[in-house]
Amino acid sequence: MFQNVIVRRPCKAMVEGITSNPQLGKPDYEKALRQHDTYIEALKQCGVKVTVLPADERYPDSCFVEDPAVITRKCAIITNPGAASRNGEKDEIIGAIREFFSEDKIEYIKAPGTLEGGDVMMVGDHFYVGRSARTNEEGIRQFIAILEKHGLSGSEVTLEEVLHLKTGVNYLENNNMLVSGEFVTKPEFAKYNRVEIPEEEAYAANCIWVNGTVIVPMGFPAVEKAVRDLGYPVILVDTSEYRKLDGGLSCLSLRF
Ligand code: CIR
Repeated sequence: MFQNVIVRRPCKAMVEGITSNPQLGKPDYEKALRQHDTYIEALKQCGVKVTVLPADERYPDSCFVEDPAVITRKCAIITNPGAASRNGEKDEIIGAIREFFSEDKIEYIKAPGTLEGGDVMMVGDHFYVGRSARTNEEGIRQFIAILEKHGLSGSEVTLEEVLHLKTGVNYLENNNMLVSGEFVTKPEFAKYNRVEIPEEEAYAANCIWVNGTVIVPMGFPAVEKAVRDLGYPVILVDTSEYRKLDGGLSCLSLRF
């Protein structure tokens, strides 16, 4: 169960955020703020306490608070984001982490290692880590060493097609996993009950389980049905403005 969630309000500069989908247009800031409000409400409905950090205009992508830190049951890990324009976000998340973890429980990924939290998928005490354009081999090596020091484990997953691991695969607890694209055939996921997401709804592979409820992006009926068929209550949240920046539901929060 999760007790806490950390989010960061989007900043006006989000319109200059990184995107691989410029054809979707620039985000509408006011709309993004309203969607963020709805996201926070959905999380609260799932019974977590939400810490809302203020917008930070220096970092256009800073609302995607999942990337500069990874929080586990045993420790918090400040990452070293591989995207140059996002790297400084790691210094801005530490204050919030210190509200929940003592210094001996806070670890750091150090250069030349890079890692972004979007590449980390938690399955119980095991963490799958995507080797991506943002997360390198040395970052993964350090991350797994930190996990092992705290009695947890990790393993590397290669990826070629998507930005982050969780862009295409998400664990919904109870052995259930949403898989899309290149993750459908990964042998390391064969032991899970994999629900294959159709190509045209691939964006919605990024759903989040929060205390028994699954939050699903609005506008993806096949994924919504698949999640309901697994037996989960569903809350729909519109994330259209974040999608324009390659961001999804998981990217917008740290859940612990
Ligand atoms: C980026 O490219 O870094 C942002 N525009 C999107 C980050 C999405 N975060 C995530 O998947 N965890």
